[in-house]
Amino acid sequence: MTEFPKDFLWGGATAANQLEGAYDVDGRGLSIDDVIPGGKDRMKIVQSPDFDWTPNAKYTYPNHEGIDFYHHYQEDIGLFAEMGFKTYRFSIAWSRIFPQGDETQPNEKGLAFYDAVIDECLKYDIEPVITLSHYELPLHLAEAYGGWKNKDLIGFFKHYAETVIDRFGDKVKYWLTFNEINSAAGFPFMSQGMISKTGADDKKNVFQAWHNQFVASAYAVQAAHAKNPACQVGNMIIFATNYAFDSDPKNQLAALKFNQGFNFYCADVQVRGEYPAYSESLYEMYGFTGADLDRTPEELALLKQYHVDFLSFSYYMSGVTDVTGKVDEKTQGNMLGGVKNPFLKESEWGWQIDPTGLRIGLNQLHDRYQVPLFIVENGLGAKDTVEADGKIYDDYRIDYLRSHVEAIRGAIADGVPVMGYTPWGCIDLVSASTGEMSKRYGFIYVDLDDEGHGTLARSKKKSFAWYKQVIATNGEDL
Ligand code: BGP
Repeated sequence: MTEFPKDFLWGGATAANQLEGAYDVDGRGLSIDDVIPGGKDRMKIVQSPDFDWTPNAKYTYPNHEGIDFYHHYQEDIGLFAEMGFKTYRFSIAWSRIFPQGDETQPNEKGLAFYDAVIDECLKYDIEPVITLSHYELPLHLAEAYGGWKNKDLIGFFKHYAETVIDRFGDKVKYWLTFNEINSAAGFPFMSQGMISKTGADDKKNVFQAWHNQFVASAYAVQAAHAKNPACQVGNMIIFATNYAFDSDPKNQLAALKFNQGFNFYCADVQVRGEYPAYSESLYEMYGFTGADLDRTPEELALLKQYHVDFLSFSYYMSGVTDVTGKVDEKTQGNMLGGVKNPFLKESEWGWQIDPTGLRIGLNQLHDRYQVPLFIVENGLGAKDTVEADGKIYDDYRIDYLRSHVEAIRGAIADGVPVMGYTPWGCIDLVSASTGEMSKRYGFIYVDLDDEGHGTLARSKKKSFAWYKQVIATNGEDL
C-alpha cells in the first residue's frame, strides 16, 4: 500500500470570521463579513442590487459571536492536539490588526491575540498555517475605496502582510494569501469587497481586482522570503474538477474553457508568474481587452519574481459542463451550481460527492504546475443529531473523509506531491454560504443552534476518534 510521506501535514482548517466571534472586542474593526446577514439567503442578499451593508435590525449576524474561539482557543487547540494534529490552518482577521485597513500603526491587542494562538499551537508541536485574508476585508476598505478594484488596497495589504509576517515569521513557516481567490467569479463581495453598487457586476472590475490581489500576494511572498528563508507561501483556490457531460466536442471544449476560466486562471498567474495565453479570449467573453486593465510593467515583473512556493486549494465537489442542453436536472454547489452528474450522490445541500474527482484534480494540478499541493479544505456539511446518550455518531462524515483520504493516497501513488490535508471546520463553526450553525463539518461538536442558543460546550463526535487513528497511523488505518 502506498504510504503517506512521513512529514505529511494532517490537521484541520478554520477562518477567523466564522469562529472567533468577539467581533468588536479589543479594538477589532468591522469586516465585510460582519455586515452579511445570517440565514440561507445570505448569498442572494449580498448579490442583490439593493444590498445595503449598514447593520439592520431585521437581520441576525451569527459571525459576530461565532463559536467564541476568541475566548476558547486554548480548549479548542488542546482538542486538536488530542487528535494529533500536525498542523492547524486558521486566518488572521485583518481588521483585528488594522481596524480600518488603512492605518499605519497596528493594533497591538490584535497582534497579541494571534501571538497567543500561535504559541498555543507550538506548545503541542502543531505547525500553524495562516491565511492572510479569508473573506474578511476591513469594511472601511470596501466603503471608502470600493474594494479590491482600487489599487490603493495593494499598499494597505502589503503593509498588513509585512506587519504580521515580521511579527510571526520566525514562528510560522506556512502562509496563504487570499482564500479561494477565484471565488470572486461568483461572490465578489466576500472575495473582493465589491457589491453591485460599487461595480461588482462589471467583470472588468473583477479582473482588475484580481490583478491587484495578485500583486498584493507577490508582495507577501517577497516579505515572507525576506523575513525567513524557511517561510513558504501558497496561493489558495477553490478547485472543482470539471467534466464534460459527454464526448460531444462542444461539451469537451466548453469544459476546457470552464477549467481555464474558473479553475486555472488565478493559479496560472500566481504559480507561473505570468498571465496565460488564453487570457485575451477570456476577457473577450466579457467584452473588454487586456489593454483595458491597469497592469504596469513593474507589477508584471513582480508577479514573475515572487510567484508562490506551493498551491493550496479547497475541494468539496466536482461539476459537469453541458452546453448542449442534454441534462435538465440541476444541482447546487460550493459557489458553483450546474447540471447533475448521474454517477454521483449529493450532500443534503446538493453538493456532489466525488472523491475520485479529487484524485483527478490532484493529477491535473500536478501536470500543470509541478509544485507541492496542499488540500486545505475538504469535508461534508451535515446536520448532526445528539443521541439520547449525548453522543454524535457521524458515520456519514467518516465515510466522506475516508473516501477522500483514499483518493489522496491514490494521487500520491500516481506520483503527485501532496503536502498535507486539513479538513474544513475541524470544529463546528458558522457556515459561509448559509450563515447557519446547523451545517456542520467538525470532529468537535459545539452546542449552539441557528438562533444563537446553546452553552457553547465542546464535545467529541465519533469522527474525532476516527481521525485521531488516521493521523496516528499516518493514513494507514482508515
Ligand atoms: C469554502 C470556504 C469556507 C467554508 C467552506 C464550506 O468555500 O472557504 O469559508 O465555509 O467553503 O462552505 P459552507 O460553510 O458554505 O458549507
